[in-house]
Amino acid sequence: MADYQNIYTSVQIHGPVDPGVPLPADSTWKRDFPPRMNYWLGKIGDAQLGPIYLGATGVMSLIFGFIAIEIIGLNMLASVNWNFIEFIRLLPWLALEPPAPEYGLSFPPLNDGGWWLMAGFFLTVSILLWWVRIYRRARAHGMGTHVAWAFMAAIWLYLVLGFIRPLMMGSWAEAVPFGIFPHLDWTAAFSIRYGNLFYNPFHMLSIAFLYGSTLLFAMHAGTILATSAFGAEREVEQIVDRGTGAERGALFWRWTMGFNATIESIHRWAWWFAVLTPITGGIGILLTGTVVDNWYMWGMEHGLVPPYPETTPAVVDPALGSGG
Ligand code: 07D
Ligand code: 07D
Repeated sequence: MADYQNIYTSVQIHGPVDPGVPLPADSTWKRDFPPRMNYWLGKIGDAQLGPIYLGATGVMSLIFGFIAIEIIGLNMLASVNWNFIEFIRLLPWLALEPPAPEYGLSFPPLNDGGWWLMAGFFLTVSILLWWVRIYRRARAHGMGTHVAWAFMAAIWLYLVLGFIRPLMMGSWAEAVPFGIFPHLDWTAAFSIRYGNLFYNPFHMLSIAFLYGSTLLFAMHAGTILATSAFGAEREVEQIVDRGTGAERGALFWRWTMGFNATIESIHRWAWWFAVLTPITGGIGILLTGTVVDNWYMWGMEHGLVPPYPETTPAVVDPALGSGG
């Protein structure tokens, strides 16, 4: 029991390899890569590696994704004169930038943003194909499609940032560059250009759901681990039986804060909080520059920003003061 309640020790899953339920006889694709056991994987999850169902959309997605990464990587390599050492050294700072504003939504010359447009196209097709794969694998297993729709929420924000909003603004220049730090610079610049994103109520909502997701995740994971000595992670038996770890977990919260989620509803809480983070975020980004040009001014008009000049003296540039 002491082992179970340790924060680090996980239960190592042992047993003969499980090939999975049989595929339908007319299935074109078989599951590839014979399964094997790996002790270290067992430390962080299921010890069995493979088999994997590649499938047409999976293979196509990987090919399109590879092309996108190839275009991005080769452009970055070209930007350091094809010097591989410099490529590795400077990788976090390298970028593939979208076209300049004067090109609008037209197809620019390759080196002026054309490669960016192509990489974006291939990456988007890759992501959408992966979505189809997730949806179809869930259906093939008689599952609900909750994972696919959660992924779609993330894809919504991604499409708003790089496709839908640039279309509405009439320029690819509005979109995000590819690159590790360059996309952070874009994020900061976007906030400043549109008058401080903190005053965008949908950014606020997105942050509340993001923070809420981490809180719920910690509460749920903590509860299950704390009751795993009573088998709480075996959810099905735990739901129907009395006096179980799951029931203790529920009662713990009822006694602590008066209300408790159920073993089922906690997952609905988690799903909605996670999914609403990029959904509300995407709405906030779509409104920016299209409906609202400056969130700080918007905040002033709507009572979010206090009327500073009335409560504090006007700010004077120190360089212009008497001692300056
Ligand atoms: C832990 C699941 C695994 C995923 C990982 C990310 C790539 C990119 C590409 C070198 C939680 C894999 C990374 C495939 C490699 C090239 C060209 C998910 C987990 C490990 N961001 N962002 C990161 C993306 C946007 C922002 C890190 C992607 C918006 C800030 C990583 C997108 C804005 C910070 C990354 C995207 C924004 C980051 C870690 C797409 C507003 C950080 C991500 C497709 C939302 C953090 C140096 C992570 C960092 C970070 C990827 C979009 C803001 C490189 C793929 C435009 C403020 N982002 N991001 O762990 O350390 O996610 O940056 O939309 O501080 Mg970002
Ligand atoms: C990016 C969804 C797309 C990802 C997809 C996955 C691959 C493959 C490969 C694993 C993350 C693609 C997958 C390519 C991976 C492998 C092998 C989801 C993505 C489809 N902000 N901010 C948010 C905070 C500020 C700004 C959201 C906090 C400043 C901009 C989030 C703070 C300025 C945007 C959030 C803060 C600024 C955001 C993102 C604090 C900068 C957005 C939610 C404490 C100076 C985005 C409405 C998310 C948004 C966004 C948090 C500050 C700018 C809640 C906590 C004021 C421009 N910010 N932010 O899930 O939706 O992203 O805004 O200061 O666009 Mg912010």
